[in-house]
Amino acid sequence: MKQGSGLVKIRGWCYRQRSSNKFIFIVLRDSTDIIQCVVSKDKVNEKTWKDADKVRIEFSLEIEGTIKEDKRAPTGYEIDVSKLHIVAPSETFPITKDKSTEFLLDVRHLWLRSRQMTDIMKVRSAVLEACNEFFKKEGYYETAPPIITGSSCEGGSTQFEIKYFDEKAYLSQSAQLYLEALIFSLEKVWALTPSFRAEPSRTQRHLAEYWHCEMEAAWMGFEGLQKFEEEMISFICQYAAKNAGGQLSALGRKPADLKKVKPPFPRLSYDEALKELAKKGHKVKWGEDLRTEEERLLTEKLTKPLIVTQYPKAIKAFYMKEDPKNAKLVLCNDVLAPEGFGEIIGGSERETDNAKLIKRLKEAGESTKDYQWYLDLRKYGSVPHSGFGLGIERVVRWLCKLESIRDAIPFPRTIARKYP
Ligand code: NSS
Repeated sequence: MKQGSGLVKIRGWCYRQRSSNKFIFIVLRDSTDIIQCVVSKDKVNEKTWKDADKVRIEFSLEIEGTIKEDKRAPTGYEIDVSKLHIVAPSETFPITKDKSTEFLLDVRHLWLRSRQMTDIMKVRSAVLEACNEFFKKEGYYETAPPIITGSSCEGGSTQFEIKYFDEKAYLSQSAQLYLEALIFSLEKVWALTPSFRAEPSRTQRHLAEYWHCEMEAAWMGFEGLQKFEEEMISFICQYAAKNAGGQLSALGRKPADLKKVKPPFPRLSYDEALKELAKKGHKVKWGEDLRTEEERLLTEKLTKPLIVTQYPKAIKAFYMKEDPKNAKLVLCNDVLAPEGFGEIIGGSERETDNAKLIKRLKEAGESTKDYQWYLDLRKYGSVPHSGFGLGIERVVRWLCKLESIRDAIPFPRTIARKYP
């Protein structure tokens, strides 16, 4: 939609409509915004007036007219219509006010037209653009790891099994193991892929299919990893504030608050986090993972993300490097979004000692046969390396202050839903 003063031609969908004897007001929506179009009976021919009178919500239209500034109009401009063409009519649109969340999920294909979903999808697009720009700026190569895999990265219990010709295979939970192979030629790599988790839980932050932005870098240690995570999250926040500020404001997130998300972020070791929680009267037994409730307690008053480091080895994935200062811990970190939105990044320095990897794979009940290729990587010129995975929908949920992660993706897949 072009705005200015003068003659304009626009096309879009009817968002709202009301009429009187002399005027028909059509609010037209396109991908950029909405604008009020006024059809005056005494300024248009009879056919145009009759057509305008037929227009209902979601009719697709082409309109010609003169645009002028009007402070009373919803977006500050108004079009005085001279020509109107109905491209296609619409049956009575099923979405009206006060529909239930479940109903809106059933008609997701139509609900995506709402202002709210449009705003969220624009923020999402800005987040993806930011990831691209950040990696480009840092000299990373974008790569294409497989989605069908024979090995588990994050534990067998949440893997989707598929029939692969006469064998079993799985949908990828993470591109990490393949990115680790790629660092030996490209050194700094990243990928954006769908990841799949057969999460049996119905939560506000788990999807069965989500978009996973992952990086891996040769020669990067644990401290370097955390600096990189801080820089990247800050970059995404600055980028979204700058390029999707209007949408964020409409969703209740002040862009100015995102601009303040700059390094350094507060950090706590797992041990320190347990002490913080105890101070708040919340006891967690050493060795237990931090759940949604604990993550909320640690971050609800923060304005920047919190990095929690060095979790117990026994509750973390096999590939995480043992802490050289304490063999019970691993050099991993979870980045928790502020305001209780929970984990947005999981990362670690990687274990390079094959004996340790084999021991941990066995403890996890995995067959080392499926990981021969991965173990090979440590045999031929192994180097220290680190990487992380960032959940795109987790970040969008935080930035847009969404109650549920389902609204951060156009067609959410959860245990309860694969339609539409
Ligand atoms: O399981 S993770 O914590 N870590 C990995 O998969 C590593 N292999 C990544 C890596 O180092 N390359 O998942 C990473 C992130 C996590 O912090 C969330 O932001 C997101 O992926 N995640 C999810 N988002 C939505 N729904 C579900 N179920 C989900 N699981 C993880």
